[in-house]
Amino acid sequence: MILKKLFRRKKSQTSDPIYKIIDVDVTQLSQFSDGLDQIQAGEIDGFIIRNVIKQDELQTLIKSHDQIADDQKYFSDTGMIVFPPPFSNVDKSLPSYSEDLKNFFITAASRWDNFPSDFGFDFEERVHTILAEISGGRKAETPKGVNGVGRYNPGCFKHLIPGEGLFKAHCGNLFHKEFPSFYEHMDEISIIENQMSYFVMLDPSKKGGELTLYDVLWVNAEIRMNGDTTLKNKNGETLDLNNRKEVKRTQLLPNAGDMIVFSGGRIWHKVELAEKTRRLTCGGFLTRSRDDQAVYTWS
Ligand SMILES: O=C(O)CCC(=O)C(=O)O
Ligand SMILES: [Fe+2]
Repeated sequence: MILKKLFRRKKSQTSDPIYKIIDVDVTQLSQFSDGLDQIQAGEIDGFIIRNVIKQDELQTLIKSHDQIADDQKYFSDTGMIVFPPPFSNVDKSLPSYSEDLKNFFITAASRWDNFPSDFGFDFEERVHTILAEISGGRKAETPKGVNGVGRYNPGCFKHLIPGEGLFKAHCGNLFHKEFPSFYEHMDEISIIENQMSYFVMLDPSKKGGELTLYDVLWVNAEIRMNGDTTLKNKNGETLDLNNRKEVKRTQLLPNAGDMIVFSGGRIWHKVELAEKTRRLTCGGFLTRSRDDQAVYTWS
């Protein structure tokens, strides 16, 4: 009797999850109409929204993605293939920078205008419909580029090569200093501090590829040391992300068709090595417009 009691007690003492991620089917989303505000207020940390893209739609989208020529894509040194190439690719040091930047936005606009017919599925529209449901009545849209020319990519495909592909530990706020020219513009039109992230899982790896959220916020550690496993705070104290005793973590593993929206600006996170088969997602960042009328998707 006593033994049984002890055992039961122990079982119920599991520690609280470090982050509050709402797991909800897409059909139930209307219960969370202020979801993005709740994330921004720190009341919750994110959503895993199930079944936002149906299986037949997914197959169409994946097939179209897989037909894109390699020279249209960007190959990173961490086993990641990105389409369209990210804004960080526009080389600031070239004399043609402002022209290149303009072309980046013009190309993005026509790419996404043609996306529904080229890819056989309107990814942007689906994502905006879903996000609008949790945006507290705001519309979800992709912002115009610098000087109102063209627009941003609402997201990009990220293909992690099995055995090689991962995302090093990062958080969105870290990028503000790394890509100041883009963030200057995003800062003018939206609130970039604590920007959010979203992505849809298209093809999960059979092993690995989890989204790991570390129990470390940007305000607690603003410096990433060499590699991606050690963070440092303003007092010079270091944190070893590989040390599970020192740093707790939550891991999310969405199924094909599920969408994740989370506080990626604030929370240090990584994507684990895709071990067995590739991992393919499509997504980007989320910020609220300065006039507070819209939520912007961009990458
Ligand atoms: O898995 C992905 O596509 C992106 C993961 C990530 O780092 C993010 O959403 O901020
Ligand atoms: Fe991220």
